[in-house]
Amino acid sequence: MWIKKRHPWDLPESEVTDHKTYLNRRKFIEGAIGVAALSVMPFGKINAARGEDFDGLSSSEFSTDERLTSFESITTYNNFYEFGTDKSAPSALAADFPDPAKPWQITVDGECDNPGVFDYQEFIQPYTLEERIYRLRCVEGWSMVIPWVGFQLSEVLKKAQPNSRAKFVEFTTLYDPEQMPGQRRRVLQWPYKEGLRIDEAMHPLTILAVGLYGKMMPGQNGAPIRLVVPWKYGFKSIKSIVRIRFTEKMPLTAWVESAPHEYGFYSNVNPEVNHPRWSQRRERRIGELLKRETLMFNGYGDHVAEMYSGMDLRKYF
Ligand SMILES: Nc1nc2c(c(=O)[nH]1)N[C@H]1C(S)=C(S)[C@@H](COP(=O)(O)O)O[C@H]1N2
Ligand SMILES: [Mo]
Repeated sequence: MWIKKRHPWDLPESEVTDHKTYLNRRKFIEGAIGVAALSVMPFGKINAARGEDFDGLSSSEFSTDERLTSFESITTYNNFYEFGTDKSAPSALAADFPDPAKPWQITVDGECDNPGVFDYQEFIQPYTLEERIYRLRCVEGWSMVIPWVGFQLSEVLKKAQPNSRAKFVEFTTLYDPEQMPGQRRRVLQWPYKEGLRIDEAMHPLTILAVGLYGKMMPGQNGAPIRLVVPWKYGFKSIKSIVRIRFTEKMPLTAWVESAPHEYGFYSNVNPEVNHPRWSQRRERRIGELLKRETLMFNGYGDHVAEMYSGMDLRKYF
């Protein structure tokens, strides 16, 4: 039997939070609790327990002012294969992820002079969080606009003092089949791995995100901390990170390992280079009916194109 799936773009208008409503709500909240709360808490820093909001976030100059995708869609239409391959599986299964009884540790190591192992709170404590509203373009041909909360990855990398052999950065997701039921099946080679060239990793657009819509990162979006690289296809933005490693050689990423003819290491959004099984010319912005043109580097070319000058982007796809 054929069952019609309920897509996020089928949502009634009442469930869709648009940009203006969100900003007005933010202004109201800031106005109401602003002065008292902020005088105790340093701007943008938090010690929020799950469910608490981030206060006093400043917005970044890198933010787009495009209409935000609704919170509902961002948190129910997900790719997170550790929780299953259906779009609805992560929100159904990751609501309580990660288990608060299990400490979350992040290792920074490899080709650097100042490696370390940090608890989550200790890891993010030095950085000032800000809001970054970015487009996210999935390689499958859909896109969203997401208001992330995070900080530049470059700040973490600088502190670790990479040495002269550090040419790439590798990222690893947690491996814990008890918490992540999708890892009990060999859909991908677990744990999920991703990588960036060191200049891409140091680029000011590249962030580590710990929340969205002013809230702690939901499990399905990669709690407690995930990468966001807005000019690359969504799969580069690896979720639930436990390790950041400097390497001399190009890391073997989960998608390159599973389908090297379909997914390359760079995976910059590029409407000129089609996926072997579908076109990348257009995309469906979740919440909109008509497809739109996909932009080179997902519209971030002014900031990032320079890094690829002289490279054949068909070869290095
Ligand atoms: N560990 C891990 N990270 C992942 C994925 C995944 O399956 N596992 N999916 C990727 C893909 S394909 C996309 S499009 C984005 C989706 O992020 P979102 O669910 O927060 O929109 O996460 C990426 N990061
Ligand atoms: Mo994706």
